[in-house]
Amino acid sequence: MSNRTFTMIKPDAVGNGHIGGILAQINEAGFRIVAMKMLRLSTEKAGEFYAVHKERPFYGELVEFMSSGHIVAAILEKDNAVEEFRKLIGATNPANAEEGTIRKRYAESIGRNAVHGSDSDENAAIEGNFFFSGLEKF
Ligand code: 3AN
Repeated sequence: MSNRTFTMIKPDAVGNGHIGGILAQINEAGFRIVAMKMLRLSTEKAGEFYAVHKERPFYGELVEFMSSGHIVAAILEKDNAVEEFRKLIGATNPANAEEGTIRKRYAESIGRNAVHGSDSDENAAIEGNFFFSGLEKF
């Protein structure tokens, strides 16, 4: 089991001024920030990141949204990080997310859902390495 996961605060939450609130909730839940940066993805890079979803009907919308504004990318550390972080963010669709979860508090819709969280240890490593070099992880 890995103790790291990867997250992005998405353009909706950044644009709505929720970077601070979301990072505070992540810290309060006991995650350590291993790496972090704010940037804007090109449509090409967003398409590459979400290539696993290429065949899904929402792929175009997802790529357009994720390149529509700034994001905050981060690697987080905690015991059982992937599963613990998925619990903290809540269901993909905020309408189904539990009270107190990040998506329940901050997400607008299933597409504009405030945060990304890796779904496996393997993807956490791939996604973290997509954004950060070894020199940027602490
Ligand atoms: P999660 O982010 O909870 O792992 P996935 O992997 O099913 O969810 O979907 C990846 C991303 O694609 C979601 N975070 C969301 O932004 C977007 N997405 C998923 N389902 C839809 C949908 N039905 N319509 C629009 N966007 C969607």
